[in-house]
Order: sequence, then C-alpha cells, then structure tokens
Amino acid sequence: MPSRDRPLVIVANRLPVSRVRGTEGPRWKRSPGGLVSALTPIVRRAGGAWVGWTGTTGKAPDPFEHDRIKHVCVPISRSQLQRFYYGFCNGTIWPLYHDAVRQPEYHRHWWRPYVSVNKRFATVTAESAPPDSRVWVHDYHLQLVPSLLRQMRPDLRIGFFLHIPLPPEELFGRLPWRRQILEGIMGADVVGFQTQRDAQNFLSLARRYTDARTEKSIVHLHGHSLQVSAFPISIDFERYDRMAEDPRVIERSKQLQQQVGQGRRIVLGVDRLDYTKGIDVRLRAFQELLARRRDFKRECVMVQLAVPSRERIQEYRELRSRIEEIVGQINGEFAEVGLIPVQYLHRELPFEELVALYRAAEVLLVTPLADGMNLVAKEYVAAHGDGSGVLVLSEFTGAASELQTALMVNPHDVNGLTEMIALALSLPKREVSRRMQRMREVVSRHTVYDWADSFLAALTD
Ligand code: ADQ
Repeated sequence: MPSRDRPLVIVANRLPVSRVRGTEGPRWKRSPGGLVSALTPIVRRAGGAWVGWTGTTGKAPDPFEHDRIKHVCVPISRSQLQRFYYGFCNGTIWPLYHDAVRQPEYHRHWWRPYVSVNKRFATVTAESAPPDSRVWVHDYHLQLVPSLLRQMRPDLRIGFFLHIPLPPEELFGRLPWRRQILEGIMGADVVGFQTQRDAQNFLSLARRYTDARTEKSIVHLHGHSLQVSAFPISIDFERYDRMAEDPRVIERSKQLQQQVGQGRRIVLGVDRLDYTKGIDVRLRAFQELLARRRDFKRECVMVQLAVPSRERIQEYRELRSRIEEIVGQINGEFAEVGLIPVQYLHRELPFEELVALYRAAEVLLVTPLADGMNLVAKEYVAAHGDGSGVLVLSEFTGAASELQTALMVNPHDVNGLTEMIALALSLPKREVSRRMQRMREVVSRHTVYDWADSFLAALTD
C-alpha cells in the first residue's frame, strides 16, 4: 500500500477525550488544544486509532469509538500514577529537561514503574495497530515505547516527537538511565524535536552515551537507521485570527479594557502554573517598575492568568503559594482603593474569553526559564490582526528562534526585564506594527497542520 495511505496510530500519555457528566449520564468529550484538533482529522481520514490513558486510575474501559476515531485505553494503577507520572515523568524528566531549574530526583522505585508503564503502552499499541501502520509516539512520558514497539511489531513505521527541550550532555549525562532512554527513543524511524538545538543535542548524546554512529542527521544503531530533525510545533492560526475579529470578541475586549484595565494599558501573562514559566520573575519586574515610577499604576495593570497544574505535587502547591504571596505583596504595597495593580486569576478561561484578553492586552510577557516551544506567544500573535501588541519573549523558549522580532529578554535578569517592559510600553506605533506583522507572517505560514503534515511526510518517506 502507498505509505501515505497507511493507517495512523497516535500514542500519547492522554487520550484526546475526557469523561464528562452530561444530562443523560457520563459521556466522552473532545479535549481542547491545538494538538488534538490537528491530529484528530488525520487519524479519522487515515483510519487507525489513538492510544492513551483516560485520566482515571484502575481498570481501563474497552476500546470505543468517538467522533469516528477508535480510542484504545491503557490502564494505569494508582501506585503507577504516583511513581510513573508524578515521580519519574514530573519529578525526574521534567526538571532535568528544563535545564534543571529545579533539582531533579533520581529514584529506582520511580524508574521501574516508568519501564512497566512504557511496556504497557507498547503492548497495547502492538495489539491494536493495523498491519503496516504508521505510529506516532508523543513526549517524555513514553520515551521507551519506540524501541519496545519495534521489537514487538517490526512492520510498523514509528515516529517520536518530544514536546519539551532536550538538554545538552552536561545535564542529560546526570541521568542514571541515560543510555536506556536514548536507545528507547532510537527505536523510532523519525525522531522530532522543537528546535535545531534540541536535535543537535540528541545527536551528540547518541554519540556520547550509546554505540550509535551519526551521519549528518541520520543515526545508525545496531543495523537500524533513524532520521533526527526539528519540527517546530505551532497553532491553528486561522482559528485565533478569526475569533479575534469576531464582533462579540471585539466588544468583549473593549469591555475588559474598561472593567479590568479601567482605561489603563493591560500587560498580560498567560501560563500553566509551572516553575519553568518564570511567572515570579515577571511579577518582580512589574513590582520594580511600580517602585521606580510613581505614576505607573495609573497607566498600567498587570493581568496574570494561571491554569492550575499538577496540584498533587508539593512543589507545585508551594509555587502557587509563592506566586500568590508576591501578588499579595505588590497589591498590598501599591494598590489604592479601587485601583489594583495586579489582577491574578487561577483558572482556565474559555477560548473566546482568552482571545478577547489577548486582544485587549498591549503587551504579553512570556518569560520561561526554559520552554520547548510556548504556544501562548504564537496565540497572542495570531490574535493581533490589527498590528497592535508587543510580545516580550524569553530567549530560552523554542518560539524565540522563530519570532525574532519579539522583544527578547533573559528571564534571569530582573533589571533587564524591567527595562524591557518599560520599552515595550513606549515603542512607537509603527515599530509595534512592523514587529507584529513580521511575527504574523511567520506563524501564519507554519501552522499546527503544517507541523503535523511535515512530520508525517518524513515518517512516510
Ligand atoms: P505547555 O507547557 O502546556 O506545553 P504552552 O505551549 O504555552 O505550554 O501551551 C499552553 C496552552 O494552555 C496554550 O494553548 C494556552 O492557550 C493554554 N492556556 C494557558 N493558560 C490558560 C488559561 N488561563 N485559560 C485557558 N487556556 C490557557 C508543552 C510544552 C511547550 C510546547 C507545548 C506544545 O511545555 O513548550 O509548546 O507542549 O508542544
């Protein structure tokens, strides 16, 4: 069969649906997000399946069809969830891969469940993938799946994509299971990363810690060859662009400027509440501006949206308290009756409301200490068809290699960040628009659909 007509199986930690309570009992609902909207039509067209976990521990439901896509559930027990997901994935890999901005923990009693959950994913996939399928494995939870799957099903074409950064030797080399992880990924035929730098790191790591030989971007190991490239992820540009021009959203964005901003200019932050996102640094920089310029609180308001995340991990609960303490300190020090300098919302917003807020914000602060890509930056750009809006962007995001006309900052430098926020607010309109137009060209020319197509084209060759 021509390889592009081969069925496609997506393997990811989570299924693209979640269980919700409807009026006629519980039902499955498609999860929001660009990845799910980009991949579901392709899986539907190609036939195949989506393999993943439902989000609930214990016995997994039987495979089911939803939206004309077959969903195959992988069971995860409560103790595996603790040790595999909260332990190895989010206590070892997540901090280590994000430049060890928090100390990673290495525990053998986390590693063993990581191996067994990866085996479970590989077995379920091997049992459900149609003959000769293309299988696309996603992210740091499943790095051993490609090689396990290749042993079970040599007929498959296997791809692997890492959504987070891959650190250089000095950091990755600390991982006690570095060889197993690298060889696990190397079972794939195509391995994709967010940036060239991540791809280069992989090639060096493969040479350093395994028996692999590399030839430009091809890796050879034990008679198997794989291609390693950068495939920067993106967003559904048109969806944000169109929504930002919807009359209801324009109206809502004006309302937000009045209600939240009370006529002041809005400086926005939007993140999952994670220690890699540099939320505290940007609050400190905003505080510094308030301290330096007495009139500033009448001119600007900072709005910080934080989506709750991984709240069962102590570190994340502490981060939340720390952020809320800083917000409290700033408001305690600088607020006047009826005039609050920082508005903080700890919740997820509906799509329309999020776009209205993007549109209303004159400046967006994206200041992660490390980030694979950062889709918030691209969403903000897509919501500014009128050419307004200044993006202040951390150099340490994948997005920085594409959005080169953003105002770049080093998020470790509070002084530099403070000055950059002041600069963002004083840029002439023509300069703002020139920078924004350039970034819009970049994002509109490479959407999440192009990302999926280019990865699958490489997998299909
Ligand atoms: P994340 O770390 O989750 O993704 P990001 O790429 O910024 O980071 O995506 C966050 C998503 O959550 C965005 O689509 C954003 O709109 C949404 N969101 C955030 N706050 C919200 C709020 N309050 N209300 C509603 N929606 C909100 C991981 C990697 C990234 C990589 C992506 C995709 O860490 O580096 O870009 O995967 O590969």
